[in-house]
Amino acid sequence: MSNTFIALSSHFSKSAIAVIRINGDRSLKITNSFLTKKLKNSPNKRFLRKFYNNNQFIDEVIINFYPAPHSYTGDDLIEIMCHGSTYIIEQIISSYNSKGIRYAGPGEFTKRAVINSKLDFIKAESINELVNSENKLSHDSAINSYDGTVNKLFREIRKELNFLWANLEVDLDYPEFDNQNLNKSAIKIRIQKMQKSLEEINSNSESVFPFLKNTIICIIGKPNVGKSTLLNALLKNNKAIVSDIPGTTRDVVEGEINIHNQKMKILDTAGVHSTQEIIEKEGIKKTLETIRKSNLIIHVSDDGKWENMNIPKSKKIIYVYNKIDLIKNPLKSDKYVCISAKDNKIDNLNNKLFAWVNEMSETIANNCLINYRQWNICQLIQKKIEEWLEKFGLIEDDLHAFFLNEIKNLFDELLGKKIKDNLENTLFNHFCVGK
Ligand SMILES: Nc1nc2c(ncn2[C@@H]2O[C@H](COP(=O)(O)OP(=O)(O)OP(=O)(O)O)[C@@H](O)[C@H]2O)c(=O)[nH]1
Ligand SMILES: [Mg+2]
Repeated sequence: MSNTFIALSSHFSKSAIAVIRINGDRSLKITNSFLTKKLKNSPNKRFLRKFYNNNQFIDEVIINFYPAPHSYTGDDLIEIMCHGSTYIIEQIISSYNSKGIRYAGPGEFTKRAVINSKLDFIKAESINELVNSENKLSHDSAINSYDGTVNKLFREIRKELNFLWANLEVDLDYPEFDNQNLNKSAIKIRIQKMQKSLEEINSNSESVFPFLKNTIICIIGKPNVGKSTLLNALLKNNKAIVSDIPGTTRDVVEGEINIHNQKMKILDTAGVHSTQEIIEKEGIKKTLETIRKSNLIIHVSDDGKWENMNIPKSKKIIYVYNKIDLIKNPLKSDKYVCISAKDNKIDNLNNKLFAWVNEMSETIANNCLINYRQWNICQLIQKKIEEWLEKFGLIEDDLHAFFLNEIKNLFDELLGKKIKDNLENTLFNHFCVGK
């Protein structure tokens, strides 16, 4: 398939400016065929040109030309900035199509960059996550990966594996040679260190992953404690019905809040208590389901007692003592935050939520994987190392070599060194066309 292709890199809708990219050997020659004043083959130049299709003046455009290999893709690359009319976009793209230039596949520009060694595989993945980031945490995680924090750790471990491999080879090839520098117990210590780094990165990722896409908070508690009043105060909008009759909320009420640039879905639920009424029971069932799918639970009480609701241990809970305005000298405690939802006095809770998002950001900064592909492979590596360490003192050199080789292969897969066809396609199929 020809390496010359075109795509719209911005959105196809009316906008001030649109960006069209053409990549490949024929990009300069064909672009020049639409211009009265030709582009020069000089790097990093920007040109203002009139673009013609079949002698019809279509638009005055700005063109960037990046000759190979000094471009994002490593091939010749042209970027046309035209006015963002859908008609102009269509005219420009179809003029290239009429000269036999095909439309790009998803992520094909980035794929070329990986093939031309302009980008490594992990960086390509972080670019995809960067384009897809919709909130602070997903952006933090993508930018850290783009910046190379995780990649650096991976490369250090890969280097360490090579070093251990070289040492083992000495043992295998010259068993009579007394390898003083790195005997088996020294090797074991180094593997344990490696294992610790991987454990940290895996558990960081496990705690942060659910927050990268949809973060869900739910408000639970007994009837009438002020859950709906709190939802309204957080949303700054009277979305949920509030009344002094217990059992007012029967279905889940949903809103969206933004904490520290992190968009989150917030759900108000039916109060949970033992009840005979069938409709309420249905509401309670929904509350329990909502707890299961939430990342954070705000457990509200108006008497300083929080009933046991069998919330899974893995869930983060903030205990909230509401209606504090009714209490003369409320007892302060680290275990809960005091608020008065009715009077919009909820700063204590907002501070807690802010701190929680910050905590997640810090975890991300301390090395975190960005997608399930990386996570799955890292878990396999961790398991392999565990297995190796368990058998370490009982096995011969050739089995040590076997384990080390398996781990090295998994690492190469992680770093994209041995990209299988389907894996490559799976990754790039998740990209936008034009990226
Ligand atoms: N004094 C005081 N009253 C409050 C406060 N928050 C809520 N209330 C009142 O408590 C009553 C119940 O409030 P809701 O928000 O409907 O309580 P809920 O927990 O959603 O109740 P259900 O949906 O029935 O489970 C209403 O009369 C509110 O005005 C508060 O901070 N102080
Ligand atoms: Mg309610």
